[in-house]
Amino acid sequence: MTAKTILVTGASAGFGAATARRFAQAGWRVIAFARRADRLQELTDEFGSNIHTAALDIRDEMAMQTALDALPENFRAIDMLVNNAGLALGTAKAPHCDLAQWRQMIDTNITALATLTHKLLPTLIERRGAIVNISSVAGSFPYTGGNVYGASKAFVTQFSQNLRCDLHGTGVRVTSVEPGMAETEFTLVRTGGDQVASDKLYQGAHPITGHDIAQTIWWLANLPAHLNINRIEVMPVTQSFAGFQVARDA
Ligand code: NDP
Ligand code: 8X3
Repeated sequence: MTAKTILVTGASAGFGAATARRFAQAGWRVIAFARRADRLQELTDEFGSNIHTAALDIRDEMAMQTALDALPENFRAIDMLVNNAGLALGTAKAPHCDLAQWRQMIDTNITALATLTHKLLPTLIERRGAIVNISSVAGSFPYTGGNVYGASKAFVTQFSQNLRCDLHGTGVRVTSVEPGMAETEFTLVRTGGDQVASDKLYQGAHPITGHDIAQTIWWLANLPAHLNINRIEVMPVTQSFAGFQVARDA
């Protein structure tokens, strides 16, 4: 059987790195995008010719196009796109947020994801391929300090479902994966590098791991071709829902 090809964005850490490894171990050809070239080099060192990496900022459309144009012939037939690269920046309430951070989240989590999807749709339709968009429970459940991050993930969830409509009859599968609390570099990035805050958040919580999400994506990739999982929400057992708040006499 000919090896399939997957493109994973944000493959230098967390869910993306675990997904790149899971698929490469299984013999898929993996295209790995991220900014940190040294991390991508580790994947190349591990998997050699099964991996093609491109160090780029996915907010840079020209860099993205150049990377796609430069794909070696045997990595061009992309069967699966995992739109994973993304981030939260800051935990402050909206009036105290940094507008530049809001813009970076929108540019990465929304604009870059839509741009790459647009560029790869012809190939994915031709291949009857699959799109997995990494959303979040933050796209469905509002929380204080979630502001633009949660809203960007609501976009990802709804975009995924609208793609299902527009790709009707093409055989292309689309899934929105919506994880809850997962221990990756996510909180380190969100807090500007506060390892203590990150450790404190996850301590004793038995959070989701990168491997858990990689396994979920692997499961999605290997479903019978007639099945589409529209949305999949995954949480640690230790995480559940909290209530509303009331500002009395406000
Ligand atoms: P990590 O911080 O561990 O990984 C994020 C990845 O995104 C890195 O590989 C990073 O690579 C890449 N990335 C970020 N910005 C850019 C950019 N401009 N260009 C290219 N790559 C970029 O976090 P996670 O693995 O947790 O996050 C992956 C996805 O999962 C995100 O979309 C996140 O919102 C989502 N998510 C995370 C949850 C969690 O609790 N951890 C829960 C639900 C969803 P580099 O820095 O090298 O560019
Ligand atoms: C990450 C999950 O709850 O920290 O998307 O926003 S949460």
